[in-house]
Parts: sequence; C-alpha cells; structure tokens
Amino acid sequence: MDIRFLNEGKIPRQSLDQGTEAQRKSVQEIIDQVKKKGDEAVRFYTEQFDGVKLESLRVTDDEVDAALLELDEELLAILQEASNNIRSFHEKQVQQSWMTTEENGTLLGQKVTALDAAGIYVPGGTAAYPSSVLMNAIPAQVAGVKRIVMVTPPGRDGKVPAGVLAAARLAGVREIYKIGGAQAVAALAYGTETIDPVDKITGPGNIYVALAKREVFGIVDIDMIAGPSDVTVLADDTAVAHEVAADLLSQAEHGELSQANLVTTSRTLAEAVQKEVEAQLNELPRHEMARVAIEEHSAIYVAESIDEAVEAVNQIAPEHLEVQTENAMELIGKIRHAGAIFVGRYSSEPIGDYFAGPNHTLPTSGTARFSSPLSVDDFVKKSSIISYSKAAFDQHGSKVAKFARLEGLEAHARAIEARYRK
Ligand code: HSO
Ligand code: ZN
Repeated sequence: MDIRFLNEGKIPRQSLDQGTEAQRKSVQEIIDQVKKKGDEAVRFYTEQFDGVKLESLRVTDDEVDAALLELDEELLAILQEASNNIRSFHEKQVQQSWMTTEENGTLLGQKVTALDAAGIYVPGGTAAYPSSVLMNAIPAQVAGVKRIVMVTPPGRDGKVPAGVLAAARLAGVREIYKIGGAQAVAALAYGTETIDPVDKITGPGNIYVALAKREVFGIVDIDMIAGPSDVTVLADDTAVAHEVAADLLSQAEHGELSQANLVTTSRTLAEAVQKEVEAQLNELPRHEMARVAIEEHSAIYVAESIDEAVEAVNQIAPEHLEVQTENAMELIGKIRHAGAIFVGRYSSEPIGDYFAGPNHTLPTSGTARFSSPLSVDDFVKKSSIISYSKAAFDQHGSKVAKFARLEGLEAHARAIEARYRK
C-alpha cells in the first residue's frame, strides 16, 4: 500500500464504471429481447448466463421454509436482531403528509404515498448478501410498499443461498424470482407473463445490472448506480494501527475494484498501518481479491494538519468514513461528503454493514458529493395539493391570466376567466 504526501499532488477523483461499448450493446439486446419475448427470453438468458434450465422462475414457500431450517438458531436470532435495528432506524425517516392554510381559504399541501411495487436486486455468487436483502426490503416495507419483489440469480444447482431466502422471509418479502443480470432488471421494468412490472428497482449488481438499471431508468425509478465499495479512515496518532488495517481490509475484500484509504496526520501511524495491512492481508481467505484492491486502488495519505486531512476526505467523498482521532465527534461538522460516518474506535465499518440500523446501501465512487444513503424516501413519492377558495381566486385570478398571456398561452388565461362569467 503506497504512502503519499498530500502536499505533493492531488487525490485523483474516483469515477464510476460506465461499461464498454460491447457491454452496453449486449445489455441493450437483452432488454429488447425480454421486452419482446417475456419469460421465454428470461429463461433463455438464465440458461445461458447462470447455466440452469428452470422449471419455475418463482421461489416457493417450501424452498424458503427449508432455508430457514438450514440456518442455526443463533444465526437466525442475530438476523432478527439486525432486522429490528434496521427497522427502528428507518421508522425515524418516515415523512408525514402536510397541509397549510391561509386566511383567504387557500389550502396547500404535500401528500406522501408509498410506491405500489418495488423490485430488489440481490447479486449472486460471492456477493449474495443476506444483509443487503434486509437493507433494501425493510425501508420499502416501512415506507408502506405493498408489493416487494426480490430477484436473484440461481446457482448452477438452481438454488438461491439459504441466508438470502431467510433474510427475505424476515423482511417480509414473499415474491421471489430466481433470475438475475440485465434480464432480471428488464423483467422488473417491463414485466413478463409471470412477473408484473414494478415501479422502482433498487439494489447492487455487477456492471451488466448497473448498465441495465441505467437503461430502464425513466420507465421505472432506480436507487443509484452503485460502484465498488470503498472506505476511508481519517486517523491521527491516537488510532490503533492493527485495527485501522483490519478495517481497511474489510472493504478491500469486497472485490478487486474496492478502495480502502487512510488519511492521517501521523507518519508513524501511516507506516505502522502499511506494515499491518501487508501482514494481515496474507492471512485472509479472500487475499487475492483484497490484494488487488489494496495495491491498485488504495493509498495512505499523509497530511500536515487535521484540516488538510479533512479536506482530503471531502475530496474523496468516501462511501464509508471512519473517524479515529482525538475528539472525533467534533470533526463531524467539517465533513461535507461521506455516505456514512463511523465515529470512534468501536464503530468499525462492519457494525454498519450488518447491525447498527442505518442503511448500508450508500453512494460509492465519490457520488456522496451529491447523493444519500438508501432510505424510506426512496420508496415514497409526493403529490402536491392545491385548493383555492372563491376568495383566493377572486384575489389572484387576474394575475394568473396575465402571467399566462406573457407565455402566449391564451387558453390558460381563459380557463381562469371562465370563472368570471356569470
Ligand atoms: N460494505 C458493503 C455492504 C456489505 N458488506 C454487505 C458486507 N455485506 C457496502 O456498503
Ligand atoms: Zn462491507
């Protein structure tokens, strides 16, 4: 892991993978086929990409029951406790509808309504995370979404991992399909014979899923385009090197493209963390992936002052920021860009990935500059309410007619003036 000095050059801005021309083309083709041929195309691509010929696309209740039996009780209790924490955090996000009144009888308001149907994408393979099922489904449920659909690619045996199914049951997801990739995104957006379309698609996925979400955006809503996971630790000489190193590696193990940075005012800590990362890396089961992430996408930055370090963090706009400094809480006010901020030594990033309650679906790749964690807000939309009384109309109608004529829209003006006629 390289050590760099902040006064020697700028931190490169992270950028989101836009896919290659060939990938975009192939996604376009898959979406077109699913739009045209529905289930038949979904089955075709499932056989081609996941290597299984499925009898039924839908996961049965029996399959979910069997998954619950597969997990030990202690683990189920932990999933349940995590679910409760996630639920109670998200309940605090619920926004109420509101209405204002004026003396002349004008009523103005905003009505908050849950989406009718949400689709949750859960990746397959080594990224099939039960925690992500909870983090996507619970906010939708808290928002009041009636129909929550989960899609996830089957393994070669035609099965979905037990942990994923158990999490779906705990989160109250009852409609689950064993489909993945761009074909699943297309099925959710356009619908097929067996799958009714949804209104919004959330959840992470590989580049094909990301490109497909980008492509169907507008037909349905999407949460965000998620890039590889990243973490930045902001630390001074009070931080413990082996703990910082372990936290960096926890995100590096997500994938080769993950990024794990340390920004520190202490050169001693920088060198100690560098050594620790190297030592701990070799001991990790996923060391090959983590090593690429550490060596090619991560760095240790040494700053001359805490202010310089904080500015570097804002430039990186990390998905996860850990602040391990003296008076960590006092620095929070200066942090403008970070998806989630973990304050102090005992707030190791995995606490947030699994258990604390805030969502772990966060803006990656520097997009914390302009976006927020997944929340209940993602699963509602608002309608404006306008009610004018006769008194309010008499007071303001002519102003509206005049404004309309500025835009050359005579029918607008006359709609107002129609009310003047006896
Ligand atoms: N750190 C990932 C989420 C995750 N970690 C799931 C473990 N499982 C992105 O925030
Ligand atoms: Zn993680």
